[in-house]
This record gives sequence, C-alpha cells and structure tokens, in this order.
Amino acid sequence: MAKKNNNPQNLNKKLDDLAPDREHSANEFLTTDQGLRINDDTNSLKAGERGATLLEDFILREKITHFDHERIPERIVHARGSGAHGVFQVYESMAKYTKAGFLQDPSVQTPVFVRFSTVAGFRGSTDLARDVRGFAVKFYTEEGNFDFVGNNIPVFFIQDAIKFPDLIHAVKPEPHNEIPQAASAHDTFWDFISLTPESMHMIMWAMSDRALPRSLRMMEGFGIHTFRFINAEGKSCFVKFHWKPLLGMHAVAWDEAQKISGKNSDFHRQDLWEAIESGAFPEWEFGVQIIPEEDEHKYPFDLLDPTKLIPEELVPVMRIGKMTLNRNVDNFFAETEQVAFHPGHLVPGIDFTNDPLLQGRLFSYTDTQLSRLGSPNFHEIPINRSINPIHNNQRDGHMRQQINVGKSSYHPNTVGAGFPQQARIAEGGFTSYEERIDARKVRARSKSFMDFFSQATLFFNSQSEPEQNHIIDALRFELGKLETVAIRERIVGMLAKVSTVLAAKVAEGLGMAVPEVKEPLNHNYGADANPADYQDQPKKQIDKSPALSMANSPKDTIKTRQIAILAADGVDGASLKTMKEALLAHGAQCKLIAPHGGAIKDAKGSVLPVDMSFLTAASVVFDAVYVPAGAKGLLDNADAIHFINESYRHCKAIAADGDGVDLINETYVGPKLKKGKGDATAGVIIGKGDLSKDFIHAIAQHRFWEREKKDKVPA
Ligand code: HDE
Repeated sequence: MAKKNNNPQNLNKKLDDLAPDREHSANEFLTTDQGLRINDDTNSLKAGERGATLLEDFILREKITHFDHERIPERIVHARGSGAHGVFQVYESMAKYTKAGFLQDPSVQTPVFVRFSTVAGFRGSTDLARDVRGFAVKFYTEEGNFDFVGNNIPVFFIQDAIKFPDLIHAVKPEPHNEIPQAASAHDTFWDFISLTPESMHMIMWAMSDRALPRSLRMMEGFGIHTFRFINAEGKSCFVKFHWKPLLGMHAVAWDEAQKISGKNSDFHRQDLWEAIESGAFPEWEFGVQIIPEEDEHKYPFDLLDPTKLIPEELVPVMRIGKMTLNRNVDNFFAETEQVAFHPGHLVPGIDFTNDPLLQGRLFSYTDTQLSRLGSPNFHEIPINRSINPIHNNQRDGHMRQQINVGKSSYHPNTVGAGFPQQARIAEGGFTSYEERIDARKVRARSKSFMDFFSQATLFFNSQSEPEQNHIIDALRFELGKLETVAIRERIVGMLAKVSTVLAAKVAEGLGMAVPEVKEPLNHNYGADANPADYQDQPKKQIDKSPALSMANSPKDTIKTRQIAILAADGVDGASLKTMKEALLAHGAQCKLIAPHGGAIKDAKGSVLPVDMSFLTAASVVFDAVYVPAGAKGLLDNADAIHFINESYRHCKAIAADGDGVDLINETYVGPKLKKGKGDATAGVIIGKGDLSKDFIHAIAQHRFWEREKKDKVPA
C-alpha cells in the first residue's frame, strides 16, 4: 500500500540510496533466508503427526535462531527514541564563516535523519518522563556525514567526560532493585548532584517545563559545546548551534505528564509519526551564534565550559537555514534503532574546541557502537551509509558488506596505482584546525570553570512566575521522593546559592528549614589538590535573558493541535460542525468523543461517527476541549465532567456554545464562571453561536497558567 509519506516529492539522495535495501513483500512468496520458497510455515517437521520434532527441520531452526538473536543491546543512554527523515536547506551562503559544503548554496537540499530521545529510561520507557531530550541530526552531505548530536537543553550536568559514567549510574534505576524507571526522583541521582555543584545550572533546566515538551516538534535543540567554523581562507571563529521550532516551544504540566505516561506512553512518538503522515511536516530553523576568535575571553564564563550558555541577548542567534521532517521510517529497527551518531563525524569547515566534555565524547560514540551494533562495519548499515562513496584500506570484520576489488589494501601502494589517494585541501581533504597548544600535561580543571551558580540564577530569574512555580513544584516533588534526608538538605542548601526565594519555597513545601551551606561545595579536584585553589568565582552575568523563558515563545498557530469535542445523542449538529470546520481550516485536528463508540445522532437525526469513547480517550492527550450546544446527554456523565475538570486543571482552552455551558456548570469551573472574568476563567470561552475566533486564539496561547494562582482542581 502506498504510504502518504512516500510521496515522490519527498525523495532525496539518501532515500534513493536506501531504495535497493528496502524489502517489499507484496505479491511475493515466503522464502527462507537462502531464498528457498516455503510450503508450510505453520507446522514443524515431525516424526508422525504427533511425533517428536526432527532436528533436520532446517526451516524451523533458521526461523528460531534468527528470532533468538533479534535483540541488540539498547543504547546505554538515550535508549528510547523516535526518528524521521527530512531535508535541510541553508538560507544564504555561510562562506564568510565556514567552507562546509552544505552551508554554501541555498538551492541545495541536504538529506537528514533525525532521532529524538529521552536519556535515562530504557527502550520501552514512557515518552513523558521528566528528562532531557536528545536531538541528533545526521546530515548526509556531499562531503560525507556531519552529525549534530545535541540535546533540547543548552548546557550539561558536568564539565568533564570522566564524570559521565558516574552521572549516568546515579540517574539510572538504582542497581540493587532497578527502581525507578525513567525518573530522576531518587536518592542516587540527587546524592551525586548534591556533591556536584557544577550541575546546578542544568538542574534548573531539567526541573523546568523544558523537560516536559508538549511535542518533540515543539522543542529547541542545542549543540551545547562551542564548536569552530573555518572558512576557505583558514580563518576560524567559534560557533554555538541551535534549532528553533517553527511551532514555538510548549510544555505540558507535570500532573499531566504523569497521566499521559499511563494513558499513552508513546505520546511523543505517535505525535511525531502522525504529524508527518498527515503532511504537517515539523520544521526547525538552524541557528548559529558566532563568536570571533579574538572574543574568546570576553565573557564572564569560559566558552569551553559546557555548563554555560551564551545569552542570546549578548550574541544573537542568526537563523541560517531550515530543516523539514517529511518522511517516517519504513522500519523502526533498521533505521531508528541502528542509526549511529557521533559528534566526531565532521565535514571540512567545522571543527571541535577543547571543551573537556566534547573531547571525551569523541572517544565514546564509536566505542559504544562496537558493543551495540557489534562490528566496526556499522557505517555500512544503510541508515549510516554516507552518500559520498567510501574508499579506504579498512578491511574485513563482522558483517562486511562492501566487496573491495583489487590487490592492494594499504597506502602507499603501487599495485593499485596509488589509489585510493589522499585529497588536497582544495579537493575537499579534511584538515584539523591548527590550534596552538602550549601547555603542561595536568589532571585539573580550569579556574574559569568554577562559577557554578551565576547562570543557574540567570535562568531562574528569567522565567515567568508560572515557570518559576513549576521549577519549585518539580524540586518539591523530586526531593520529596528521597529516602535520605541528608541528601535533601544538601540540595536545598545548594539551591540557596541559586536563589534564596527558590530555596525557601522548596524548603517550605518539604516542611523543612533552609540549611546552612557548608563550604567548600566543590568536589572537582583530585585527592591531593588544595580546595582553596578551586574556590568559586561568581562573575556578573546579565540580570535576565528573555530568550530563556518559554513564555516568550511565539503563540500564533494552532496547527496540529488536538481538540476534543464532547457530545452525545441530541447534540446541536450545526454548533458542532461550525466549530469543527473552523478548527480544521486552521490546521488543528478534532476528535468527537462520546459516551460510546460507533456513532451518535444529532438533534435532527443525522448520524455523526464517534472517534473515541470516554473509555479510550483522556483529556491529557488533547490541547483543548469544546462542548457544542445540545449537551443534555452529557450532564450526568461523570467522565465528561472529569474531562472538563482535568482540562481546566491543566490550564487548557475550554469553549462551550449555548446550553453546552450547562455541562461546564456541572464541573468545578461552573462556580468560577459565576464570579465573572478573571485569572480563574482565563481561556474559558462561553457564548452563543460561532465562538471559533476566540477559541482559536485561546488554543494558540497553549496554556493559561495564571489559573494556577488560585486553588487546584481535584482532577
Ligand atoms: Fe551522549 N552518548 N554522551 N551526550 N548522546 C550517547 O552514543 C556520551 C552528551 C547525545 O539518538 C551514546 O550511540 C558521553 C552531551 C545524544 O542515537 C554514548 C558524554 C550531549 C545521544 C554517549 C555524553 C549528548 C547520545 C549512547 C559525556 C548533548 C543519542 C548511544 C562526555 C550535546 C544519539 C550512542 C542517538 C548518545 C556518550 C554527553 C547527546 C554512550 C561519554 C553533552 C542526543 O556514546
């Protein structure tokens, strides 16, 4: 069956490259792995109908053997992921800064494959865990693969790669009982964090709404480390990479996230899949912050420190191109599971810096593929294959695909006439940036990395009031789950270094006082070092960075938003139709939810197909809810009442036409309406007739967090 996303206009050079590897079984016979047609795939070979199975049954053995070996080790981090194909196009040549081929010509489309992921959970864990999201993009350029291997948060927990195994051991389920799954709210994680003050900036992000995206299509991406661009003249500048989602950045509420995990643990995966299938292709603009080489030491933080960001107010993000995801995978395992990213997959014109986290990563990514994919030939797996042909003297190994023709497998050679030959720079040969290094060999951390709190404070202070409250609630939740009181106390003490208001509010929720911070907090030195050499050096940052708040994200579209329409027999068909058509015209998707499946009849007897019953639907997987006129059939329906209460609690837009308001009056929202307009009824639209304009505007606002100022609904 032809798939919508296989539309020829979405083809590109990488998809052409994958074509011969795709297997289509339509109209084909069943065969063994050797191509032998199978006559009976239902019965094994036996000595008599009731007899023992014969060892000779090579068809049975082949099938079972393959099955036994179907699983490969999951990624040690970022195990849970979702992928899609797409294209990238630069807006105008970036030749001034970089010679990277895919950033030169606005008419060139570069194929990409993207994999989004959570970090801590296992492969089958829920999408809505409070976690960082991986954002990895493989650019199949004419000069070879360039991998952007980033996250949706612009900083990281640690500064040096040597602490990564410790961090991950701490956040993964505890080793004695493998609890909890995909959650940081447990002793070992916070124990490690309480002894690692450099993590405090990232903790602010991880406790914020950034860790609960509404959709993978509505989150930013960051390269985190400072990289280098190098132009054709060999001039280098520093660069930070960004992805900016065109749908804006939006998050769900924590209570909602936990419920989504139960109702649909594939929520993000399904949302991405369905958006692409329906032709609503997700888009991001690629952004760069360019820092001239001579400005390396201009800022109150070190450009090599991955726990720091460069505020956009200091160095604006230049949007240089756009990525569109326009095709789902044909096979999850072959593509999303086997894709292998590596920050060391570079093209000429892009290079590393000495960020000690990045330097460690450069070792890890090939090494991990060897255990995960099992062979140094993982680059030959179709999804990993470069579209630029590969010629070298690497040979053999498990599962080798390429048939290297000829007698020579070494360089230099004469028997192969000297080929494959080295490429000059002018011919696209890669050379590393000739950075001057004149240093002592030491195991130490630079003093310029030792300011752990200033940017954590900057982040917290840049959040809107509801966002700050969410951080406070998140910390109360996480720390409230700890069994060891001393860990909780150390963290609250450390929070006081970020913001005394934050620490006091978290402490209040935990029913404790803010403890004194015992110096030194810092554990970033070896056994023989002198802690005095590693004292914090807070430096003046800017006071606020509006770009850090999701409240300032664009709110101008309802494209792909999921709207629930609640109805029962006797609904006013016109009231339902007018709203539905307006929502669809603005790119939203509607589902009719009723007390039972099948169909309902409107007041005039017309049949309306039901998309979901209250049993299979849940308010948490919708963005907004509409009650058309003629809601009599729902007034004593507890599920409908709960649906509205929960939508209200999660601060979503709610609209009711005509006597649809009777249903609202049955809910917790009813008494609020009687009190008149105010924070408590923000985003609740009641009226008679066509309410679509106001409702669409309200849905585009995403959430009315101001409702949280008052009491919360018992949903
Ligand atoms: Fe990774 N990381 N990482 N990481 N990372 C992996 O590679 C590692 C870090 C990121 O969808 C692994 O193929 C070390 C930062 C993403 O397939 C592994 C350190 C950032 C993905 C690994 C870091 C990332 C990975 C596991 C500290 C954001 C998923 C499987 C020095 C800039 C890619 C794999 C995908 C995956 C190591 C820190 C992003 C083990 C040692 C910082 C998006 O190699």
